[in-house]
Amino acid sequence: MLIIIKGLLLICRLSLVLAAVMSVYKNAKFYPIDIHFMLANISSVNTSNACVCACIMDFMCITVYYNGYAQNCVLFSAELRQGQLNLATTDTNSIVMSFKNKSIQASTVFSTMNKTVYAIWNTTAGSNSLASYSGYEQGNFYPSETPSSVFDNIGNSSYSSYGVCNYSTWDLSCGTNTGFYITFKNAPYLLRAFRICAGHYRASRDPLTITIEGSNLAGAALTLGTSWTLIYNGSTGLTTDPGRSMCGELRTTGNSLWFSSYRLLVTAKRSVDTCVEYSEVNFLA
Ligand SMILES: [Ca+2]
Repeated sequence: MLIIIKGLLLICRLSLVLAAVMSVYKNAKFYPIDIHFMLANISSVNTSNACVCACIMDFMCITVYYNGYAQNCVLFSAELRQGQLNLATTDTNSIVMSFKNKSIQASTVFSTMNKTVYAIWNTTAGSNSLASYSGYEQGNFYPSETPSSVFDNIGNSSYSSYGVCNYSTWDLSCGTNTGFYITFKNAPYLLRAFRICAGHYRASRDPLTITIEGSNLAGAALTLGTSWTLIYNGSTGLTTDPGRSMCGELRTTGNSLWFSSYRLLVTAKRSVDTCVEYSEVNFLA
């Protein structure tokens, strides 16, 4: 069932003018394929309209599940196709609502201007950072595909890192345990979500899982594993190949801590290749 929700916007008292189409499924429950899609679980919500309003007010929310008996409202960043919609035959006051064209009004506030992106390899979450340099051998990144390429807003520029391999070694492990760290301008930021875009060369190089850590220390301290706090360990959003230089699904972190520096490490890639490659990383506050 589709309805136009212009009227609901008056209830929400939003200043922006927005016409959005929403699917409504009564007697239904929603289970996302990944728990990271859950944005909030709000109690004491009196009506389904109030639940929808909470979703409208959250720029990342696409789908809501409302239980009228429990007065419980759950917000998700997932579309319906990114989960299971099940009948709630014994709970007739359950409802799932999902926006069809609610654009994600996220702003990439993490500015990288005049900041160095430090390439690292042979590094795992919690361990010390090992510096990576330009070249074609073990521990290098491809000279024309530097870590700063993931913050230049250019889909055809990538960061390609060999990790334990080199330009002629092909293996599933090539490029894993590599990544970067960076201190952002005007920090600290609360990293609520991120989006990673595939590289321009081969899907086999796509990173599939990563860790993200945060730190409020500076300088040489950022090379120490003890300086970092793990805030995300999971999918990059590229599980389904989006195509070359295309961006994967938005991923939420569930993180509530503010940091000035962030460290991203690739823990697995899609298939056998010489390196891991990705073209953009969008950190969203
Ligand atoms: Ca790029």
